[in-house]
Amino acid sequence: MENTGFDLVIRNAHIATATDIFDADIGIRDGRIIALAQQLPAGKEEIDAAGRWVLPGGVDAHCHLAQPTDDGSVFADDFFTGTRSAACGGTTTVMPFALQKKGATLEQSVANYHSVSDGEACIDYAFHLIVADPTTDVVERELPLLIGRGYTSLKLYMTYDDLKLNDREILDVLSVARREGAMTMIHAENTDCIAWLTERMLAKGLTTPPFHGLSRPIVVEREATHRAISLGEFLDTPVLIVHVSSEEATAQIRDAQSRGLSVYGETCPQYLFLTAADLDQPGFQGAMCICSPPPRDAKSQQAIWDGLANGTFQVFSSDHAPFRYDDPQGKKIGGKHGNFSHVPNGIPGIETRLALLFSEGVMTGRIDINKFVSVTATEPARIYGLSPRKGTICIGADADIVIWDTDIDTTISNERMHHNVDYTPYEGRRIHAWPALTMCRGSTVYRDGEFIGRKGFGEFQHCDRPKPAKPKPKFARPTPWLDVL
Ligand code: DUC
Ligand code: ZN
Ligand code: ZN
Repeated sequence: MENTGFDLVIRNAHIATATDIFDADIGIRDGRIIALAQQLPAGKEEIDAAGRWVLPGGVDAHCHLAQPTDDGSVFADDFFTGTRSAACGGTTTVMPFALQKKGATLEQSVANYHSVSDGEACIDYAFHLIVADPTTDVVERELPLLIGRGYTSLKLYMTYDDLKLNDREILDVLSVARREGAMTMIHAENTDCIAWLTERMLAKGLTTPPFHGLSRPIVVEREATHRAISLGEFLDTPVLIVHVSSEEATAQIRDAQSRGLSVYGETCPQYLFLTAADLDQPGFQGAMCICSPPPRDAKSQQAIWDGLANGTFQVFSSDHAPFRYDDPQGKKIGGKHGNFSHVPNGIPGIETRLALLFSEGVMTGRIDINKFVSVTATEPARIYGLSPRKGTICIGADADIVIWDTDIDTTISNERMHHNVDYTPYEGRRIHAWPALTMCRGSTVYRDGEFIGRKGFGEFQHCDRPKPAKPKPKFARPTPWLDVL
C-alpha cells in the first residue's frame, strides 16, 4: 500500500535557514521533508522540539578520511569512525577527497575511494577530486568524464611535493573546470618559500613543532592566494581558496570579490580557536596542532571572524585530517619526535566544528543564526552542487536535521569524541551548545550523547555542477584573450 501520511513529525520546531527564522512542525516521509506547517496531523512517530533551535544538518565540505599517504602515516579515521564522529557533532553530509597519486589515473583513484567507503559511512557523503598528476589524458579525457558523472569539484595544491602543481598545470586544469562548469578548490601556499626556509631552519637545528608555523609565514599564504585568484581571473573561472588562516589572505579574497570575480573562501575552526602558541607546548605536544596553513595570532583570528560575519567566507569546514598523537603512524611518525617537516599535517575536528561555531559565534553575537546555517550547511551544499537536497530545511529536501541543545555549560573532552584519534586540540574548551539530536534522511543517528546510527546507512551523493554563477558584473574587467582561444 502506498505510504501516505508522515513517518515522523518534528513538532514545535524553531527553524533557522540561511535566510529565515520561523516556527513550524516538520512532516517527514521516506526520508524527505514533505510538509512545513503549523499543527500538522499526527505522524507514526513524533519528536517534540519545543524550545530548541532546529537547523539543517551540517555539510562538512572539507575533511580527509581514509586517504592514502606516501610517508608511512595513516589517517586515523576511516569512513565509519569519521562519519560516526561527524554525526555526533551534527553533520549529516561529508565531502572528503578522492586523491590521485602521481602516476595513477583519476578513474582508478575514484574507484579505490569508493571501495574504501562503500558500506562504511553512517551519514551521506560525496567526493571532491584531488588532481595531483594532470597528464594530457587526465585533463582532456578523465576530468570531463568524471565531472559529467557527478564529481564536480576538485582540489589543487600549490605545495606538498607529492601533490603540488605549478602555475601552468593549474591553468590546464582550470581551463577544463571552466569549460565543464566544475568548482576548483585551491590550497594556496608558496611551496618554494616553504622549502627554502625549512632547509635553513633544519640546518640550524630548529626542528621542534613551533618551527612548523614559522616555516609557513603569512606572506607565503598571501602570495599564493593572490596568485591562485589571478589564475582564476586570467581564465575567468571560479576558484575557492580553502582553509584561509590570515588577515592578509582574507583581504586578497575580499578584494577579488569586490572586483566582481567569482572567488570563494573557506575557513576552519583552527583559525578561530588556535594560535601559534598552541604549537609551543611542553615536549612534543605542539605536534598535535601542526596543520597547514598553521594557526596564526589573535589579530588573524579576529580577521577570520570578521570574514565570516561580512560574507568573505562562504564555507566553514573542519579540514578534519586525523592523525593519532602517540602513534608511530601518527604525529610521532616512525616512533620518534621527528623534525617538524616530517610530522603529518592535520588536526581532528569533524565533531567539534559546529558546536564551537555555535557556542563562540552565535551565542556571543559574533555571527547570527542565519550566517551559521549558511556557512556550515547551505552554501557548501550550493557551491558543490548538493542543493536543494542538502543544506537546508525546505519541502523536498532530505530530512537532514539537527535539534540543538543550547542550554549547556560543559567542556570539550576527547573522552566524549567518537573519532579514532587520541586527542582533540580543543580539550578543556568551554562550550554552551551541542546537538541534542542528529537526523540523516529522517533516521536519527545521534541522540543525547549517544551514537545510534548504523554503518552503511550513508549514501554516496552525486553532485550537480555548481549553479551558474551570477552574470559577470559590468564593472569587472573584460577578458578578451579568452575570445581567441
Ligand atoms: N593541511 C592540508 O592541506 N590538508 C590536510 C591537513 C592540513 O593540515
Ligand atoms: Zn589543503
Ligand atoms: Zn585539507
